[in-house]
Amino acid sequence: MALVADAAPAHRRGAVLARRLILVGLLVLLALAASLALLRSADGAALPARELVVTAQGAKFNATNPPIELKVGERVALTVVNRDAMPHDLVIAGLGARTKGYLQPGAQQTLVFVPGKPGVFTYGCTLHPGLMDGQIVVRQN
Ligand SMILES: [Cu+2]
Repeated sequence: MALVADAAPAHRRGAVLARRLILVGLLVLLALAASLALLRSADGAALPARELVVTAQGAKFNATNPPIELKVGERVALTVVNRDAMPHDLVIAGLGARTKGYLQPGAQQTLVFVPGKPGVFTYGCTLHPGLMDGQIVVRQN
């Protein structure tokens, strides 16, 4: 009674094993397809290598407008979240990255860009000049 599996005829065990192998194969293929889909964004570009979030609240980004360190050539997905009751945007001067228009309260937007050169750049909100300014430090690898 304890060895029910062994009691099955050999050809039947083989069929069960084959079905299991096919199932495992299908699962592997599905996982591969899913990962390939994830590696491509809507525009066919590679998946962002680095995901960052800055949250606007109290007319500051991440409470203190902290410096953000990036590397030349790395793909960055920077999500800007607006938790304020007023609109904000985010512009990175010199790196060609900016939100499309203003983010209304509760809205968020992800900027995808690749820093092309080392240096110190300024990010900020065009609606609140001086209040929400911080630095982006881009280092060569
Ligand atoms: Cu602002």
